[in-house]
Amino acid sequence: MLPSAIARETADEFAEDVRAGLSKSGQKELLSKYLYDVIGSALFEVISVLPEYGLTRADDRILRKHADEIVARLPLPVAVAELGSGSGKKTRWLLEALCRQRPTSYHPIEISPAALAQCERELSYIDSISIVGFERKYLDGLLEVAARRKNGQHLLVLFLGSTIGNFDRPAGLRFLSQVREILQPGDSLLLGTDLDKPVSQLLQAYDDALGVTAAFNLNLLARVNRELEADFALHEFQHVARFEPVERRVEMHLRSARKQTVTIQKAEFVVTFLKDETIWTESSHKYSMGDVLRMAEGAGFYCDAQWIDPEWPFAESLLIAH
Ligand code: AVI
Repeated sequence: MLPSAIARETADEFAEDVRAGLSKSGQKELLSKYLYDVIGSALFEVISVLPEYGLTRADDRILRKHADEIVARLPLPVAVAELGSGSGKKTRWLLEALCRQRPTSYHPIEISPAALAQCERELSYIDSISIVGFERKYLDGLLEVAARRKNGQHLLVLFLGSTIGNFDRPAGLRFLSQVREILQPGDSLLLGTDLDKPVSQLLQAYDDALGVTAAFNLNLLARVNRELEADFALHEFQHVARFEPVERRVEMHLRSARKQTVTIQKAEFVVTFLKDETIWTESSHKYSMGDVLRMAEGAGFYCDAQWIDPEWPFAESLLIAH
């Protein structure tokens, strides 16, 4: 397929998803995967260094401190597949530890070509690493990595940063089960999960004083304006972070400041918002240790070891396929 044909198909899919999400009769929605265009990905990099948002630093601390211990538990040789590598910064500790043992192939899987290129630049300094990235959706990319597996080679799948928390709980379990189906018994999954913590701490993490998370959220409307020729007035929508106690998740919404109508040309769609009506743009689920173990077992893994950050409750769990 030509690149222009791929781009067109993606734009059509975006328009279709936007129309479907905004024409829902109850809560209007936009899918969180669309937060990550070039601007959204850059804003997320800034979020990850904000003092209020400890998640990325916790993930990084665990991997830096325990990389050798994690590697010592793996059956070698392994090929590493990372679902949503982002810039690849926090992965370097593990890859360095693995490459100290033996040459290792690393396969970042990303839908964003910019993130993939950055990840390859960031990690290519490591001795005896071979990097082959896949610009694919997670499961499609993982299928390709599995198809290239050599005799006797195990797979280690990395799903870090609590990206699992952006799926609703049943979908998260389904997703891990689909990952398990692609793996063989004895293969590993290193899963990062953000743990329960006080609501006030969570709300600050998702509504920081500088307004970076607000910009990250509002960029979704700006993206619809840019790519689908819409006329969202950004100053007429306000970022809202709220904690939903039954599901134990932080939800991001965009609240309409007044009754207003927006036209989205490329989706051939006109939508009206009432005053204070919201668009739900993301959920970040939080977990107990018991949740993680149940989710792992339910998806066909057992938990071999867990590491918890002492400063910001966050767990890295090494799961082995039954
Ligand atoms: C990528 N993901 C795990 C982040 C989270 O915490 O849910 C995305 C994010 N949204 C707002 N701040 C960070």
